[in-house]
Amino acid sequence: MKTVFVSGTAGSGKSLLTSKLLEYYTKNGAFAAALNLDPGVESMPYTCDIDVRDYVDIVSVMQQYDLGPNGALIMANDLIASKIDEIQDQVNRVNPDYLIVDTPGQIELFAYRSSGRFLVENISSEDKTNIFLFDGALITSPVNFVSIALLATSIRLRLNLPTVNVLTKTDIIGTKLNNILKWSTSLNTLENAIADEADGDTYTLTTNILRGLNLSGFAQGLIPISNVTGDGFINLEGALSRILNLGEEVED
Ligand SMILES: Nc1nc2c(ncn2[C@@H]2O[C@H](COP(=O)(O)OP(=O)(O)OP(=O)(O)O)[C@@H](O)[C@H]2O)c(=O)[nH]1
Ligand SMILES: [Mg+2]
Repeated sequence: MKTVFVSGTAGSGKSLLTSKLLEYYTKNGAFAAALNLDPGVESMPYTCDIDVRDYVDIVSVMQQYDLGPNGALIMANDLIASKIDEIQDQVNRVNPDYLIVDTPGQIELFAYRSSGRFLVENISSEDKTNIFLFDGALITSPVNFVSIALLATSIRLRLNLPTVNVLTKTDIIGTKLNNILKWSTSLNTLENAIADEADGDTYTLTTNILRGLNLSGFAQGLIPISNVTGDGFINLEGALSRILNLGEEVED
């Protein structure tokens, strides 16, 4: 079994991508299953094979411990981590070729608290990888792009998994797409765009961060996709295969 975690900022398209990856792998003759790790989600665009909401009920957690929504989510994540054996048993019973893991909207709760990393480390799988989603609709400027790239790098550091960076919502961002792709492949172009937009402290901070990210190997380009039109999925699947199957494509 190979495991693909889908992470990204709130609303970036994690759940929709999970459903599209399930479809994609199934269509190509592989057995894919979904694990929902978000205890707070109300509805999702796919049928979930393993669902943490079967183990933890967020409303009961709020009532029982007298917590607000964020406190309850933290508590729920800790409770989920304590159920790792049951979750693993369920995964083993389903035994898919690909386990697609939809992660919670509140990425900081998932990635920066120990329970999230514990789950990532302890789900037993032949290979694991993480997809980080850059929300195309959020990237409105080069400075903004660098700040999301910084977040992506920070999440990679926390989860300690090989990461595929993906740009979502390419169907609704029009000509901005070309700019973002240029920024993601050419450090020079991005630095010039930052210089046009920012000065003083913002310019210095952004370019310093950028050089750090570039040195740590961030600038491998983004894979642009649309979860709505399916554009870019072949490239995404290729990138996942290179990490998970060392070059083999999905079996027919
Ligand atoms: N046009 C367009 N809309 C998208 C795309 N991906 C997601 N959406 C829409 O964006 C909204 C959020 O998508 P979700 O898949 O729920 O995002 P998420 O990251 O799971 O959200 P949270 O779990 O709440 O953080 C939904 O209305 C989706 O239909 C895309 O590629 N193109
Ligand atoms: Mg979601």
